[in-house]
Amino acid sequence: MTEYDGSQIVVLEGLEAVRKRPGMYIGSTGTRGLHHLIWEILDNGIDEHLAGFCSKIEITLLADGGITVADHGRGVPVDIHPTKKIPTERVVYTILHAGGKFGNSVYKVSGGLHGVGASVVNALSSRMYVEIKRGGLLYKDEYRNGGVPVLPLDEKGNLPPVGKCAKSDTGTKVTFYPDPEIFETTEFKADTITKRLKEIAYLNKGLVIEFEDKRTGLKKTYCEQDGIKSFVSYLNREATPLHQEPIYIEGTSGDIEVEVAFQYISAYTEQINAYCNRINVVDGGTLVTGFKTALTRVMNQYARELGILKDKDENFDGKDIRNGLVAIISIKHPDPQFEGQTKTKLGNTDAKVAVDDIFAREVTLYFDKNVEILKKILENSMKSYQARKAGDKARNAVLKQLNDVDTKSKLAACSSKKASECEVYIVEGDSAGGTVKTARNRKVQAVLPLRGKILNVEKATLEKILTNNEIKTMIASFGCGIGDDFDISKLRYDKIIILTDADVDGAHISTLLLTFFYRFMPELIKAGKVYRGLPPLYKIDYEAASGKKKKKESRYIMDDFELEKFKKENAGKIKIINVQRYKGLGEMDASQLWETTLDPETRTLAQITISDVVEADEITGLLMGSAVPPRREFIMSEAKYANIDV
Ligand code: 0R9
Repeated sequence: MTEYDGSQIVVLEGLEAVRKRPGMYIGSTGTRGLHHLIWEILDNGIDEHLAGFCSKIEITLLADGGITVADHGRGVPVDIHPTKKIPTERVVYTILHAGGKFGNSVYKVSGGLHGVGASVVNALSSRMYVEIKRGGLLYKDEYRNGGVPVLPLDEKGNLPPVGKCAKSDTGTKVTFYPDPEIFETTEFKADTITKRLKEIAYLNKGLVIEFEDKRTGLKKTYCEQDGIKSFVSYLNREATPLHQEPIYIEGTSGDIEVEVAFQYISAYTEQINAYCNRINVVDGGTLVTGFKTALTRVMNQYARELGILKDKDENFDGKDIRNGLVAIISIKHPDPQFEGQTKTKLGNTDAKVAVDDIFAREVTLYFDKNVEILKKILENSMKSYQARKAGDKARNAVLKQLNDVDTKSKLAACSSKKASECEVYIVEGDSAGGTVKTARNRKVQAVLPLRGKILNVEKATLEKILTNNEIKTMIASFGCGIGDDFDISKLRYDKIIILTDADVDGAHISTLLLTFFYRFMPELIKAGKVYRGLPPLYKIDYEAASGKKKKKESRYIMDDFELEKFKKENAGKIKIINVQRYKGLGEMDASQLWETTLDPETRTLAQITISDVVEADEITGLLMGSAVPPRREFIMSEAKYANIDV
């Protein structure tokens, strides 16, 4: 019987609220929001792992568009909930803010993205199936149309078992189908999922994660016995480390657990990725401050003790000490406060104290025993210290000169001075630049042709970067400065559009540009100002396959995938007369270029966002590192910026 009492109606009203404003619960109804559904369900399984009851989780993308997440934990309880008077399983999957936050002490570090839980996933699914193995019995439950339970309970209101299993065989399996009425797309991306699974494996030592994509046959297993220490090794796999093994620190302070893994590499950059309860706090916060403060203090003390810094010398700056550092900080906190608009910054003061105390104490114990490694790191800090002193002078000189850079000869400016309506196209090469200059809307579209390759900022010194012509021109054209002097309010354009050919060189140039923005003007990317122009790869001419009046028609096609799809969908209906593949922008005339690439009404732009700083830095490192073969392979196969979510 599916008769609802008063409480059930309240429940469904709650889920209805989620369906009315999904964005409030999962951020968006686009691809990102769609994948949030998986993270929510997955988090429940990981919570069970953290509680010590589950060592394996399976994720299966089904051929019919659904997804199954199965854990081998204790199984969700099915007994009648003491206050809600319905099976606890139904509480978990139909009542908002349920999930792990049941006042159960083992769930003190539950890390659901926004803590909204499995009921939100149910609310946004057209179908959801739950299978529970518990106490030697198998239970099944089923929901439709955004969380409406469809199976009858027995006369006492219990969820009746449907079969038996071994007592030792326990777990929870959830299968759901995102509702196409809610989501712009319901197609899961294996790439997005496997990237996250890899990260989860690093952050949850020993957990086995099995992934299968039944749509393609892809199968993968993730398990990292060394946790974040392996994460650091992985991030540095293409780099030259200053010491062989990443250094691993752990400890607890009250309810807060702290883990840090770090390694120095030969580079001018620093990379610190921080996680609180497995959530990537992209904007850092107290846990990062605690780590930086402790590292700077401890290293300056050692530098004085070892005589590397003399009495007359000033202390190393934190930046000197973090030069070449790659670190992962992962803490578990019982009551995390996520701040900022995107909730990606940790605010708890006690996290700063805990990380500072534990890191300073444990790293001192480590360095006391490993003085050679300590010395190498301090010598590296000294190099940065000296370069900084020299660089300050050069930098000031260059910044002074910047206003005098002759951008006129390169930049074809637009006539409007209103930044909100202006855009600048950064175009590869003078010849394509010339066509874009002719084709554009001169009032609001500026063109900046770049000659040759731009400098690889990952490898060059600051002085070299700031005296590079192409880079100087860019900084001067944008008008908003760089590094510490960056001021986005002075940006002269609303959109910066990178336009390169769809070949290896083009992909390389784009990547170099993105690296430059990422390192020196990351706010540009964060503010959503950087785009990639996506010109079509093909133009096809075709006519109807039959009929008397055969009219010739043309159409632009973005890529091979779309071409195949078009051919398949129109097989038998049309006859293709000609397929033109554009090797470069230079092959289009001005009107074609306007129509396909410049006209805001018809062009395709991909906004570059730093969706995953780990990936961005990782791929940047991979691309900019010294090992050529993997770099080339990556550029060829993944030039669509897998690192930077488009
Ligand atoms: C595949 C996705 N997994 C889950 O959704 C899942 C939830 C869950 C769970 C418990 C165990 N495994 C789970 N998997 C659990 C069991 C017990 C206590 N707490 C949690 C127990 O046996 O005593 N639950 C998450 C919330 C709840 N269970 C509940 F307690 F609120 F019901």
